[in-house]
Amino acid sequence: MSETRIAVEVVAADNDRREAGHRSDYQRLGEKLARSSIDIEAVTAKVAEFFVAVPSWGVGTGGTRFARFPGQGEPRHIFDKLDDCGVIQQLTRATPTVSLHIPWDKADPKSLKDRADALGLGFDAMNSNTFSDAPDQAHSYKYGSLSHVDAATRRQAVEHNLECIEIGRALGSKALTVWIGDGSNFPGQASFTRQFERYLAAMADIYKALPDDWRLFSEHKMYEPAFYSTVVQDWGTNYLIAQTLGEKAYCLVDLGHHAPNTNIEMIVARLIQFGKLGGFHFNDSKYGDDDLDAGSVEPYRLFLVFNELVDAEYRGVKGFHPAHMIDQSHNVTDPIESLISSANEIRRAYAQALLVDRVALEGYQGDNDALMASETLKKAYRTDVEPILAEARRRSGGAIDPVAAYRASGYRAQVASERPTVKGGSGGIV
Ligand SMILES: [Mn+2]
Repeated sequence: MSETRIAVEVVAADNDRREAGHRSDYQRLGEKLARSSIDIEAVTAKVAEFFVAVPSWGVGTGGTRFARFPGQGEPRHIFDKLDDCGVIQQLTRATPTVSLHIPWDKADPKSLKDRADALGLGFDAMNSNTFSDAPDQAHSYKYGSLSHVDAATRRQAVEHNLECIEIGRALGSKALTVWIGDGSNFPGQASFTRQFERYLAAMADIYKALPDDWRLFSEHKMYEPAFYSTVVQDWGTNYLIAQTLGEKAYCLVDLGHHAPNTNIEMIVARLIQFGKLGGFHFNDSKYGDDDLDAGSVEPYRLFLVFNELVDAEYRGVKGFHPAHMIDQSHNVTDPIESLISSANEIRRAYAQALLVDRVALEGYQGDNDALMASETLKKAYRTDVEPILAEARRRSGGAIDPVAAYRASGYRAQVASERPTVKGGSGGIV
């Protein structure tokens, strides 16, 4: 039995109040789905086994280029962050792992592992940081890291990634995510070709140090912090990287790292088809890398991404096991509530995608019946699957209504008294 930061009685009391209504909703939905020959129990079982990693940096209040407004009881260090991640997992049962960011979360690996074990948490992909300067580093990343013109700076960036792998090994992680801020702000500032050659050579050094059972994820981003060009600007370049490095290298898709209106679900399909989809950073966006909560602005797009994932699962695509991670910045909400809500929205998109009648869809595609093909997706998307999500949580020991249970627990006020507000601190857009 894991240690829980919220008393189990609080969750049980909130569940008790909702149980009768929930059971009735679940039964009614089960009857409705049965009319379409869908077994609700099979869907609930799959949803209960779907997990997404919480980013350690997500439990602190983020910020923008303009300002950061800290919240109450913010985590002061990685151990506070793990406590907050434990709360999200306790209530949602959808987030059993944490994705660490080095050097922000640097601590003795054994202490980290012990604390995570006590809270029933594991560790997901490690994230390196060569987009900002650590206090004591010899060479600055102002003009780039893995693609820097200076060999010593590139070496330092490679060494940092090797250190992330070492820490990850001690924690039981199985992947390294590399996102760099390298690029240029002026036409002519950098040679696109030579810069990318230097990047590939540095990544090859990191790849060589990767344990056999690890995966290396490269993450593309079209702009910011470099505004004229970035070295890994889109999925095409990302695919070239994964192809060049080898079979343990995969592309990571951060939903916010594309131009507005980009057909992200199609990118996902292409990467699946050619065996290079490594995983996701889930979030939502209106204009750019807004880092808004998953499903908060364009829930249909999230569903369409999951439609591709479930389709791949349905077709039995070999070696298909993408990593699911959240990457958000919370500026106006309690980060714990945002992460609870996002984990639910991600599971919601998955559950809706499981309801798609794939035989009928293929039939309509073959008949060029565009309207009915679209309606087949819409029918699944329009289904209110909340009773399935709630039942998956309840059966796993979580909360029927996790945000309500969280608010009833008074956790935020409790940690606010334990954790004095720190000025500054890390955060912001990643
Ligand atoms: Mn990301």
